[in-house]
Amino acid sequence: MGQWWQERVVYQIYPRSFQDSNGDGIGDIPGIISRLDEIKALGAGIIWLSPVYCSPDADNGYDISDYYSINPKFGTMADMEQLFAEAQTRDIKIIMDLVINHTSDEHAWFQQSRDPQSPYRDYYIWRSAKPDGSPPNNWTGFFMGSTWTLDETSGEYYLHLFDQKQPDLNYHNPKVLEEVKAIMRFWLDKGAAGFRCDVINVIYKTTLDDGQKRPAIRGLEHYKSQEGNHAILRELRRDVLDHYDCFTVGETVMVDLQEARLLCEPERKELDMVFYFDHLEVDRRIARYLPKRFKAKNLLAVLTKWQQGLTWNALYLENHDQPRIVSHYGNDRQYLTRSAKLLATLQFTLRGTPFVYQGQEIGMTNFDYHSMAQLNDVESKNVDALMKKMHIPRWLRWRWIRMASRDNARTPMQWTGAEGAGFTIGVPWLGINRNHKHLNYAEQADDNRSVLSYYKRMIALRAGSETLRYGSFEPIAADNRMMAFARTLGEERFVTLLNFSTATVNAPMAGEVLIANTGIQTYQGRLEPYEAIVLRQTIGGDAI
Ligand code: ISL
Ligand code: CA
Repeated sequence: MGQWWQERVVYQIYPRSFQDSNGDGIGDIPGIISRLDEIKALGAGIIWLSPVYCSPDADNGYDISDYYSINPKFGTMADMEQLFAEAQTRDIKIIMDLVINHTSDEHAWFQQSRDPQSPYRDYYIWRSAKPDGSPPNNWTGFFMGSTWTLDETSGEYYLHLFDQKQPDLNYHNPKVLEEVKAIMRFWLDKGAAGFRCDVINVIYKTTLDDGQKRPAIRGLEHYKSQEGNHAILRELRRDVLDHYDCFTVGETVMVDLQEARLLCEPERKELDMVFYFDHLEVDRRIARYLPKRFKAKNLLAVLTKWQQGLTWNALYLENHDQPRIVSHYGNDRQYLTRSAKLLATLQFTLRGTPFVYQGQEIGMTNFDYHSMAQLNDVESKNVDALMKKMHIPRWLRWRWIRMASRDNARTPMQWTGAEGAGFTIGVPWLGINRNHKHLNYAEQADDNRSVLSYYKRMIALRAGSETLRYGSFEPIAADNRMMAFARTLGEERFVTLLNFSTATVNAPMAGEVLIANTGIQTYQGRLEPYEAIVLRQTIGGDAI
């Protein structure tokens, strides 16, 4: 009925934390190959591979120094080719991470660009200081602080929306786009089935004028979702993507529904779907900097807006930048297993392509670290340093880091309860959560009450149901604690009931129980703490 990328489930791999094969403590490509059967068993049909290209790893691979070769930490190009082949044998497609807003400052283009006479000068965005010696404008970046760094060699500043080791490419130079097309063709020819496009709605800077006053990310209005950005996406689609059987999902930062529609409605011929952030920020103020109380009705309102506003959604609750969902919207203490299953029920009964992040399928939780010294994330470090400058006390800084650090999602995959968690026999590059002793893949694989088994059931259910994949979405009811929504196709309707609280709540509704995270067989109109139930109804039939 739909496209293959609408039918399949995506599994995201963050390579350095997935499976180490040689004992150096870093996950690698041979490690991924050795786990393809587990990915297949889950029911996923696409892998999104976070960056494996050569990189000095200032931002763990999102700072690329060579788009055409594999980081030796992860293996070789021959390993990568074997991964494509082994995945294909299992009918698993692979999409690559396309990071083209910026490169590493160690990329050859940037190294040459530092010479004002070089033909590569215009590959990046260079400007001289203001007359008073201050940076060219007042913009502040995603990782805090000015977006400009002075390069002593050339006496000018270069622009970087992210870390200073991630200089932004200049999309006013047509040569840059030609380079991008070549990179895309290279990977598509190798066997990639598409791309996840990193921060793809901020690549085109219309002007470099000062930005309006705002608490963070000043200057945004000059580069977010600009007309020039749309033109680039259409050109990449026409010149490259349309010539392959592939799809794109754009990571679109601070995007609203109107902008998202322009980026991914089918007739626009730009992206196929986008990752937005709204639904993960209903319990955060000022984007994600201050916590606020979670209310199920706020989450349902946001989901409804996007479910009904876009033709097709990218459905995700976790990735390598977000805290673990069971520690965020779930309850990782008393109701760990049950709330992890509730979140799976939510994700797989929405309309769109589901993306499962490694470890999500076993209910992995946020890290259990107790100090900054255990962290690796460049964003956490930069934010901590900035907060320190603002005289924010250490305990308050730590409270924020613990809640929001990206390292929450980056602790190594918990395959077994052994030391090293089955991830490595060496010293892991980032600390393993001590809860791996009881929370791990091996324990869950043969337990049909486990989170893992529930994910498998949900994925199979979705695969077998046109209504779950393509049915329309209607909100039914919600309050602070619970939500209910329906998916309808023809005569068939599924109703999802979710209780996001530790209380028992009443929610009268008829229908036959299709699946429940508590295992109940008949629904009595009452939801237990963190209970999730999917009811099946037949329109015009007895059930309603
Ligand atoms: O991670 C965030 C929230 O914690 C965002 O600010 C994030 O930086 C933004 O979503 C962009 O993310 C992507 O590009 C970054 C990279 O660090 C992230 O890992 C990547 O997903 C720069 O390439
Ligand atoms: Ca390794």
